[in-house]
Amino acid sequence: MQQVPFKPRAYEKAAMTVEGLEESMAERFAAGGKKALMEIPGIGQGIAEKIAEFLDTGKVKEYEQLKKATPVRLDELARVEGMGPKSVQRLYKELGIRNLKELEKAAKEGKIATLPGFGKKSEEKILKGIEFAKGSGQRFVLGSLMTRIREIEAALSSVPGAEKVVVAGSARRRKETVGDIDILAASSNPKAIMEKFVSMPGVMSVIAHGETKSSIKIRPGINVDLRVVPKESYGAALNYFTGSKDHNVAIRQLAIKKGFTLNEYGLFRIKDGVKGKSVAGADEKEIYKILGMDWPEPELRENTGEVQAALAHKLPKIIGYSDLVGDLQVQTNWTDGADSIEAMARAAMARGLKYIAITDHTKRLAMTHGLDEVRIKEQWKEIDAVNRKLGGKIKILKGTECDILKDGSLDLPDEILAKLDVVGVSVHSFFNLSKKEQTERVLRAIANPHVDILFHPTDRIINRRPPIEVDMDAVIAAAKKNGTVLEIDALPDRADLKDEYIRKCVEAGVRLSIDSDAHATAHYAYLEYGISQARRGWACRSDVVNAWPLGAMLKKLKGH
Ligand code: DGT
Ligand code: CA
Ligand code: CA
Ligand code: ZN
Repeated sequence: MQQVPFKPRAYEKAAMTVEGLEESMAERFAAGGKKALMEIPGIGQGIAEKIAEFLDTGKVKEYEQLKKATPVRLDELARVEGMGPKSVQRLYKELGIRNLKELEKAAKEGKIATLPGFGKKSEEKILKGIEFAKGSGQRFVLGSLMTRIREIEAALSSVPGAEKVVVAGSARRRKETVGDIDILAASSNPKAIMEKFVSMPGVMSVIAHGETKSSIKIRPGINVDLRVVPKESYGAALNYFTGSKDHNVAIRQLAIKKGFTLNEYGLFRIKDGVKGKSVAGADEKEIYKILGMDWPEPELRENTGEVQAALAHKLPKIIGYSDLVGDLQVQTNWTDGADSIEAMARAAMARGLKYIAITDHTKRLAMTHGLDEVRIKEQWKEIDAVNRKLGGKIKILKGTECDILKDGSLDLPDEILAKLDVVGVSVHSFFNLSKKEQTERVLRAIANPHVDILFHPTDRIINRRPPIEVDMDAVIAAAKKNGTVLEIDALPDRADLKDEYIRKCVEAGVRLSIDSDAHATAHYAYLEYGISQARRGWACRSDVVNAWPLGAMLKKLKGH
């Protein structure tokens, strides 16, 4: 908020790293103190002290002081696209704007347009951003909650008498966003598990505390429901609370047709209109089996054809969580990444990856210090040197995340693109073009014969920026024609492509890549969310090029 030139970047980088960690900071701090925090790349003394202070006291004094000096709802205002810390501060100073409501009022009254440096256009943009921020934000990005969900599962599992504890609902279906978190437990001692649930660290408030059902609120303001059931009905309850609602309705109707009734307690036979005994309930798989269906992975349960496919024994064998062998979008400290080429390569190796493509930004993205023709050639020398040093244990490919310019031309000359192993292209500007212009722009870019992959094709950022207006059917058709790979960017708040487009790609035979878009070594953990997204789009291993061995993957990229 105050004008400190280097600090926001440092905090942003540290925040990116911490978000990507699979372990909890609290545990790390408890085990090894401040020193253990500083072992995390990107976290120096200063930030480690702030994290320690927060874990100890629940507050950061400096932040509280800054908040007093500029008493604005940064969390609200930052959700409006284009509202950076600088604009927030200026609008507070000049117009006293502290929150979303005041921002909307000022914009509608035309006050923002009169400020030097803002103008009519930015005012319109702000109003558009407010509309979007108001309509979203009710749902939470799954990837920002998963560590917490796993901590809750672990904490409840450790209670004596707990037989099974698992997340259900949209989180089990791995939706990109969740409205609330549904936890299901089987236990002979529900009381103990409920006690633990409402008294866990990090509970903001207890909404309900019952014998078999409780609800709490945790940071950042999301509800968690817990239901405890006896072992005998665990499978039926898991099935019911996993949903989706539409899937449940479909299989209940199916059960009735087959002479059963299905509810959260079990699957019961109906005879002469009378409910008989339970024929399944403890095991979810058993329920599907008796209904004559194959067991659908939770990611498929949206009633978009999986019920019919399961009955016909034709469910797709969707890609597995350990099927990726490479990552085709990785940033380094040559541009806006936090870590070196070597560090990124070693971290990828540690995750079992066999290849990565270094895809730093290009020069149009000046704020990231994007690469031009000269610097990218220097980068190749370093990639060659690190490849030699690592002795073939992992292959580092030369790539780019080349900017698509307004007219669809590219930010690097063809002669450079021709020498790269992996040419990814993306839109990072002019998000507001008309559908016609935007589509033509993207189609022109991917028609360039050097282009291999279209990165984060719709450019949305969940709860922050709507997708660009682009005709995805036309993009998919062009990708098919040109042999272009479409990316599933795994950054949890991008999750771009989304499931419905992935499914269209799979049906059209357009290949996909699942990339972390890592900007720090810890970010390879995001691949998990890209895989979830692919699974929700019915993609199989054969649809995803970085699930293939290096040779086959390169042949696909370069073979057209
Ligand atoms: P969310 O929380 O909006 O991300 O989505 P879900 O799917 O987690 O929905 P939620 O939390 O309202 O309910 C959890 C599950 O409970 C849901 O996936 C299916 C089941 N369920 C909830 N309401 C109904 C209902 O009215 N009918 C049926 N058949 N199932 C329901
Ligand atoms: Ca839910
Ligand atoms: Ca719920
Ligand atoms: Zn990018």
